Amino acid sequence: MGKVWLVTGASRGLGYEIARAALAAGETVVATARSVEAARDAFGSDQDRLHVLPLDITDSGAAKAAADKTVERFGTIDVLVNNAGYAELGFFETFTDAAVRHQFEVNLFGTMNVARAVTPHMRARRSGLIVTISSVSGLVSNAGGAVYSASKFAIEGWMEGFAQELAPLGVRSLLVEPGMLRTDFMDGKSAGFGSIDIPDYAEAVAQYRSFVYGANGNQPGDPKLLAARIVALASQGDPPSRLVFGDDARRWASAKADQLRAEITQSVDH
Ligand code: NJP
Repeated sequence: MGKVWLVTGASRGLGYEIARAALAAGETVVATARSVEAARDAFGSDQDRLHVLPLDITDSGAAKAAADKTVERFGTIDVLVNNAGYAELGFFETFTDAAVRHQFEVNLFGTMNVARAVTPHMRARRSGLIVTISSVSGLVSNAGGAVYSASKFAIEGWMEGFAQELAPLGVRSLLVEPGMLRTDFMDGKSAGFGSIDIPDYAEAVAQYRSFVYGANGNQPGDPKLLAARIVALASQGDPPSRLVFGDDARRWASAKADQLRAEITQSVDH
């Protein structure tokens, strides 16, 4: 039967590609999505190693139900892919408080809901892998990315510590930090844009939006390639704790690491 995977946000984008890659590798996949119909349309006719379940990750009860049903049906969850998420793209002050909170409700608290539902099963077996789709924006922030980055930095801080709590219990963690991937991520269907007009930022916001619209569909990262990497790493006995994916992500992360190192050196007290 191979390993049993539970994937969030599997209706499209990276989550869909990871589910497909795992199926192609002979694994069993529970693909979860806000819309079961959308997920069924995406995967086509039922396959015996594929099961589709409804899951909006902001619903902790639904997260527990999805984890419990997976274990009921397949006996275990070997790999959790905490993938679902979206981006509020724009300058911080152009977002309402509600928009900022919703970004955290999905990207941080939703992701925590799913982990909380799955880890008891993994701890009980002293085995399992949690793959968390963070972002290079969880390591580096910039103008226009403040709100999204805040949610992904939070994921990084949470998962870096939680992974150390889980490791002695046999549960491993892989944090994935992709650069820009060719998915629906930057289009109007997925991304949110600030709704408050502030003249001081108008020109910079216009430039940022034209960058986002220009990048949409032309992102350098191939989600199929990343999905294949994740499936390959999950089959290793001892996967790394981080995967920085794409030349763009490695460039930005390296520049941040260099800057941090230089600033730490300059911070020496005299
Ligand atoms: O984006 P997209 P990706 N409950 O928009 C689902 C990270 N990332 O595949 O809207 C459950 O094609 C949504 O479901 P639905 C990014 O932060 C991306 O690129 O109902 N699901 C869809 O399946 C995210 O964590 C890039 O169809 C919810 C999926 O999430 C992950 O990659 C770069 C949900 C989004 O599909 C996947 O994003 C990077 C909820 N409440 C990190 N809300 C990039 N693409 O450039 C949304 O560094 N979904």
